[in-house]
Amino acid sequence: MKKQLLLLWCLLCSGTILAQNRYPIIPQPQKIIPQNGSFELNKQVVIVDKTRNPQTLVALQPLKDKCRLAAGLALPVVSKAKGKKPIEVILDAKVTQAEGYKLNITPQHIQLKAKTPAGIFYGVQSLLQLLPTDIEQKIRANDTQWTIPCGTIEDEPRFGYRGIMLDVSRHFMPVDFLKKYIDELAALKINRFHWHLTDGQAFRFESKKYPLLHTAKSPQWPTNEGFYTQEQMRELVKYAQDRFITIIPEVDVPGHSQAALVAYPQYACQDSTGKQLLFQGEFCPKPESAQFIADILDEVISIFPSEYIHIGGDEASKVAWHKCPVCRKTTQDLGLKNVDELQSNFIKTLEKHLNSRGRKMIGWDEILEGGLAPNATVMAWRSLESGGEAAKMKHNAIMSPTSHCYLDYYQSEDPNEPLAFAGFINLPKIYSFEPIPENLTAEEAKYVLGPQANLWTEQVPVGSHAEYMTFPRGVALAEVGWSKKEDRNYANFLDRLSSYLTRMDYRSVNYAKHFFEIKTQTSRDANQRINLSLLCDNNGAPIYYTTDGSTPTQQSNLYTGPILISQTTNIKAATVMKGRMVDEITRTISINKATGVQMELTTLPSKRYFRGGIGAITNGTFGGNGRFNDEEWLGWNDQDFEGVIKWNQATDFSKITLRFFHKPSSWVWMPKSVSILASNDGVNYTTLSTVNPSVPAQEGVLTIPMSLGNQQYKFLKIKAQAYGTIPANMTGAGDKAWLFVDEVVVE
Ligand code: TNX
Repeated sequence: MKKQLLLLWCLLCSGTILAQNRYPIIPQPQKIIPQNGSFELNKQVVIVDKTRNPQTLVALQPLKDKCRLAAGLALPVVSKAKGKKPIEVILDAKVTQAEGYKLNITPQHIQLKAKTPAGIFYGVQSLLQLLPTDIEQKIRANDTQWTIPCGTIEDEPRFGYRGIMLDVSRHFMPVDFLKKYIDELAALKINRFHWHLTDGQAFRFESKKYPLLHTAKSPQWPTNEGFYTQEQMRELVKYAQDRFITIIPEVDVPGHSQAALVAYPQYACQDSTGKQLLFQGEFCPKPESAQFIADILDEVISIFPSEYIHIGGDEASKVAWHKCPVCRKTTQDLGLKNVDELQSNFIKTLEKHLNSRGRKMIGWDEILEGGLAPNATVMAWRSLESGGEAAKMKHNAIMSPTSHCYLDYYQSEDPNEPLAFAGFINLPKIYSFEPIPENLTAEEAKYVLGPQANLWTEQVPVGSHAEYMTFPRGVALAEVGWSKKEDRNYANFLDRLSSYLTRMDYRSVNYAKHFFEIKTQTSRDANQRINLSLLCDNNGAPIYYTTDGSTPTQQSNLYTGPILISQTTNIKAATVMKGRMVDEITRTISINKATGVQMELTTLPSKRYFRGGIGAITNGTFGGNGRFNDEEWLGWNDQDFEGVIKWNQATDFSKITLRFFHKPSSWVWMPKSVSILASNDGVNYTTLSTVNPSVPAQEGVLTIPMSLGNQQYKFLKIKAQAYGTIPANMTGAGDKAWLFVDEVVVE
């Protein structure tokens, strides 16, 4: 009996089985002990500040502001309760972690204890999430009862570093937007804002010493105007500090520096004739360049109090360095072996400079190449393993791998999704992220400071779109950084998230509504009729759909089973999450003689590009022109495509249209040749047509229509020969090309 009680208690504490979650806090606190009853916030309530610390008032500010606006309550800060209902705030050294806090809520009083003002701020964030969602309204919510459920919460973060990065070089984001963004991060207990201030496109940091920097533009990559004055940056630093967020500034060198080098070309490489060598905009790693950058870093340091300064270090092309006589001489003079060591030497010089100013350096994981600078922290992006490697070398690591943490990747399969950079990371994927690599010992794991999600903005022109890409995935990342690994539970997260969404609605956050993903499937039934199925892993919540182009609501058709279709159909479907329509998708299913007929493939696609299954090739839905990594396109690396369609009986046809993806900049190439073969016994095939397409001038979908005259066969075989070796001067030259195939249309 005792054991059962203990189990029940544990489950309650972890918050996993509470039917109606009265504590919908994100990120999930370490420990909640629920109690009946509630504390009512009314005119009787005062804040009793026992901390004698001016930062306490800063930490309490969000509570005071929101209560004043939404509830019309002043919550005066006093030193004694004097018969009023107190929210008692205490700084207590016994709270184990700097950012930890304890909340004790009874009907008569609330006590909030923390070791530091940061802990008080996090306790305040939890309290706000325990209040009705109306607390986020910017206007008075007159009829709301402002109750907070009783209970005890003991909380502290799993990781000391919980970060989000925003790139403001590719697209400039105004200061007002950044403030709103920082508010959102703070509400999630994220404590680092990594500000990617410079890149190839533009240098957004106002330098007083080198004033051409922030006005220069890269002719190669046009972007919008804008830079931050030193005053604006100082203002934002303060704004973030008041929300217990440290801004980590990044000046990305020696690569990604085209804009800076347009302004100061003397720091780029030159060949022996004095002609500038700029490949992807790299600094020439000579001592003068290091000095120039050190000067800029000094200005950066004067504005940003952050212990860590990020120097980038990613993706420097070393092509120019091979050709540049100064680089050759520097390599020789310093007794270095190769260009990797040249880069490493350059980064080490910058680190020494930062260390001499009492700061620490962060660099992207390329700084591991050619020897890691002695005190550097590695920001792992290409893989989790690179961060693990740093940890094994007793260097700090921040984990933001492209596998889980890239907010510029697609978050839904829907073809109507706005253009994203690449990839696919949906909400459950980022939620499942585990920042500590399995192969680390407990001792090594201590070097993992925490997770970070990155929003690169090549395809993110404005703030509202940055919100769309960041939320709710950033909400999941916050829980990854804060909550215990064993407490992470996606269903429970979604349950709490629904309340959080309402809060974001009130704060006008343009978050994405992708939680479950509705999938379509096309098949033929025994009578050869085409069935369209809607699939969704949403615990049985209803799916509604329309076929007239209108947006589905809870009054639209309820999906109860496969829909029969006999002509091209535009379907829109959406599901419901706690009364809210979410996950809307749009698909066009076009009907032809292959639609819904399962194809047999000789060689299966690469696992990475096989998410849609074999059915994707004949499901009547065309893969989009913008992306080849959705569920429609199937991809093979250096392998030919061969597929067979088998009908129940000999079938008439006269034209076949094939669709391929051609994107040399991503190693994806059109086929070298395409053949159509047919047979009636499935053994002896006749070749009906072969074409050798010429390389198209444009990247994107390549459609190959093949007219065949009137034919009647039972088996149809389609062969497409992979392009093979990528030609010289193209991206990935010498490597093997990918082949991407989508719909086979038979008419
Ligand atoms: C790689 S991540 C980059 C960025 C791009 C990003 C796009 C990193 C250190 N470098 O410059 O914007 O990919 O996902």
